[in-house]
Amino acid sequence: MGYSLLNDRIVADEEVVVNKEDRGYQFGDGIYEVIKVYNGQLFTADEHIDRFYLSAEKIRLTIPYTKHKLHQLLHELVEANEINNGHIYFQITRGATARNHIFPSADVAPVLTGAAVEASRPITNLENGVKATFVEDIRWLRCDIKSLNLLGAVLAKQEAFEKGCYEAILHRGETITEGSSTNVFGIKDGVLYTHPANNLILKGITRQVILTCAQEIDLPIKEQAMTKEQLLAMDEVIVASTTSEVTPVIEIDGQKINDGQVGLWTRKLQAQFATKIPAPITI
Ligand code: DCS
Repeated sequence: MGYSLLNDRIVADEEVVVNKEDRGYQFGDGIYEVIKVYNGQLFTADEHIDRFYLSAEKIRLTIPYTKHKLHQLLHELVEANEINNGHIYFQITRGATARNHIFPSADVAPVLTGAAVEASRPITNLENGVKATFVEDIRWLRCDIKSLNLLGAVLAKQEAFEKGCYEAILHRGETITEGSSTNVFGIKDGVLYTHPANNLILKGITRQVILTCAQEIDLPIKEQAMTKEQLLAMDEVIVASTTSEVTPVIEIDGQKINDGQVGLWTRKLQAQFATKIPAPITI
């Protein structure tokens, strides 16, 4: 039997039902997070929880729990489902009330839900690399908010999927922003490039871990946007996220990156990233 998070309780999955008046359901009026579980432990949980509260603040939603309480609940969710390796998903909406664009009154409580799934690491992709395709970035101008509104991302990812690609690399005009559910990195002449963390991208937690890894392996960083042409000319390209980790891109729209081989810097970043993964707890 599976267990879910419902507000401040861990309940049987069946207890969580959607209210048709929930603003998350009707407007996408809410925010979410995905946290990776390695060996039963939440990875970079504080960073994800901080971003959850920051996204909430940006949409003027007050989370009715302390960060500490939420952390505890997420831990209980992992334990209840006996997750070894996988991830948790959780979201909060502005609550359920008669449909009206205007915010509900203060007595309408936000709705927090969460689930945990067992999932293995994307080993094949990490080893061999993936194909990507360019898709115009038609999303709104607050991509820094981890909003439940994912239509722009869904349409882009579906287009990539139908072209046999793992990821859609988004661009506004000629400028690369990020992937549909990942951050994009390029490495050229021993320098790591990625879009600056502004309103046009989500400031990925994995992105932050990779920037730390880069410093640790003496790979200089430039938080500078790349054009499509520049990305195609990179020595190495990476897409990164909580679930994708450090995924090499070896081909974009049929054009090979590094002759279709995973590059050395990517391998070094992957190895450095691996040192940060929580080890199994041995008693
Ligand atoms: N950019 C976008 C648009 C994302 O949706 C994500 C994460 C990222 C970047 C990378 O952020 P993290 O490194 O913090 O994961 N997308 C989540 C998702 O929807 N599934 O897995 C992660």
